[in-house]
Amino acid sequence: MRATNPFLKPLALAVAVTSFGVMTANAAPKHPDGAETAYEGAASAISPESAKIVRSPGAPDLTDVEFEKSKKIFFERCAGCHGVLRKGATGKALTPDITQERGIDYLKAFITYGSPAGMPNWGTSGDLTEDEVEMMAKYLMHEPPAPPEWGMADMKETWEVLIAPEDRPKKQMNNLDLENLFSVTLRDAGQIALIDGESKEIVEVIKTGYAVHISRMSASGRYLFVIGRDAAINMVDLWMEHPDTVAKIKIGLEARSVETSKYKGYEDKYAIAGAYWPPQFVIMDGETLEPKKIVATRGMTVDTQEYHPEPRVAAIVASHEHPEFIVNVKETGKIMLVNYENLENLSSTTIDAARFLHDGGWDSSMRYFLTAANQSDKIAVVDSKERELEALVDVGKIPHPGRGANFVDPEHGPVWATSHLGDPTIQMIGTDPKGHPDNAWKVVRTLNGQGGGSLFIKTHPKSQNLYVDTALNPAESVSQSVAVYDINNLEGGYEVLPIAEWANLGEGPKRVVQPEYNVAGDEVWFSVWNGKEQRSAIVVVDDKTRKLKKVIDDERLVTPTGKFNVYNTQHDVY
Ligand code: DHE
Repeated sequence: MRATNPFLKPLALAVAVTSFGVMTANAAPKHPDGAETAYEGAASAISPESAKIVRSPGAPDLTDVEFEKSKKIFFERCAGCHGVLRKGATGKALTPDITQERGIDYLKAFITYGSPAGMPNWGTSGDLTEDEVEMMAKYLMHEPPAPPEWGMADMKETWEVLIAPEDRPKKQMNNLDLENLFSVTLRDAGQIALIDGESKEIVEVIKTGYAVHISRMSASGRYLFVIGRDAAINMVDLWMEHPDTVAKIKIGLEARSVETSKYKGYEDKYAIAGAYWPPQFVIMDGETLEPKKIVATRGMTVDTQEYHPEPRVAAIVASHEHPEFIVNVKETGKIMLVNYENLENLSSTTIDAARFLHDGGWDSSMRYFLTAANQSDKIAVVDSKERELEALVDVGKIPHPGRGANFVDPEHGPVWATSHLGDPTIQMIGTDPKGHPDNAWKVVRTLNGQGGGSLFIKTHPKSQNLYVDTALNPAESVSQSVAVYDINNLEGGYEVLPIAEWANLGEGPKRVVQPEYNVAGDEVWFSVWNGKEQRSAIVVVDDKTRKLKKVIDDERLVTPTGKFNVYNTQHDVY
């Protein structure tokens, strides 16, 4: 039984999930309102030592040792939600003007007991001792220590071309079916596995950055780009006899997104990566990763037009309508359309959307980019052709589509769908302004899924199934299975596939995450994501029969999460 919390409503105590930052099979429950706060709470990749201590007037003093300890705790446990500079994101702003006014007792109670809005109960969960709680309360009353910047000189120092373009193969030197190769994130191993889609064998394991996040393909399908949370990028040449890294760079201290130029005439010419810290993005040479142009994202927020010092770069997609990258700037709620035709005279269009922009993808025509402003409960629709905001669509609580799912709704025509972290709904938005003008940019259908805590939704142009994961749902039966709908009978309900049970792995959280199709669109792959010391697997489902086809259960598959089929990623098929 937990201690009484003056801030918590009784209902909030009912739901609790394991923290993602420290994912273990039996960690103490501490996120009172469920999945969404746990999701944001992973440890920052920034080294706390790099941030300079600032002692502020009006704040209780701390020794140097206490300052160092507090910084470490803050970067590991708090920065994901409150931001490195504590200006607020999912969590509230914690700048000294606010914290000093609240006072030490209030802060101590808040840290100890958490809040119904999602602040974990760090004290009563046993994660922090009473002394640590007091130390953190004092620490928050000082100016936030800022980690260093990361400019061109730092990037150049970490930039390495391991194999120069002229020394690379002139044709594919292996027998791999590259279109059906999967790049699989092995999150806690800091590696990716390349898995052959036909044999389901691991063909290579490649070392990457820390807590590696996503893979993206070059327009030609030859180069694979992988980014770690530590902002390290690996560029892998799939034509080599044994595909491996040919160039690397570190573009900041913490990052999540990477993409490549896809506009006609610019195939494989540029790569771009967005950083969480420092808040900036960089355009690089597409063959060597040489950094060319760094652009800061600091600026005014979309709504209150107030300066934000730390607007992190979230999803980036490459426009098919213009030589542009479309860059989501999370905390300011702005979407930048960055034209890469002339890097010396860089032009970009800034679109006002809504806070806090996260992930998203194209509609099936690849003209409209639909992206989640997840704390605003909206989907922003960008017309990449006209370079303008087409619509802001109200959806459910904390939309989290991944890249979303495109299909033709039998009643409403072409739609793009999202699921949600904060509620059980799946919503379809009309995407065909010409053929179905009345439905365009409106929620035309809402279905109820297994529950909240969904991260990814997926279908394929050749499939009649729509899969929805619920990886962060607090109920094991829900987080360890997926719901599948028949697109031709959406109101007929869903079938539950017990993916984790099929994997038969023994103990652990075994979260089932991120459906990904093969190139033919007749198989769907799911990760069964377990703790680092536990067995994980990939489960392959036959899309037509919805039956188990294969369990890829290899001891090298340590914490598999995202899977990226080369062809589907290259061509934005989802
Ligand atoms: Fe992700 C995509 C950020 C936690 C798996 N993740 C993204 C993107 C962003 C992002 C900005 C879009 C990139 C793009 O399209 O250019 N993710 C974050 C976070 O800030 C967050 C919430 C917390 C953190 O500290 O990192 C976070 N993400 C997670 C996880 O815990 C997941 C489930 C497991 C993991 O590997 O860490 C996870 N994120 C993914 C995946 C994608 C992704 C699989 C790509 C999906 C796709 O289909 O494209």
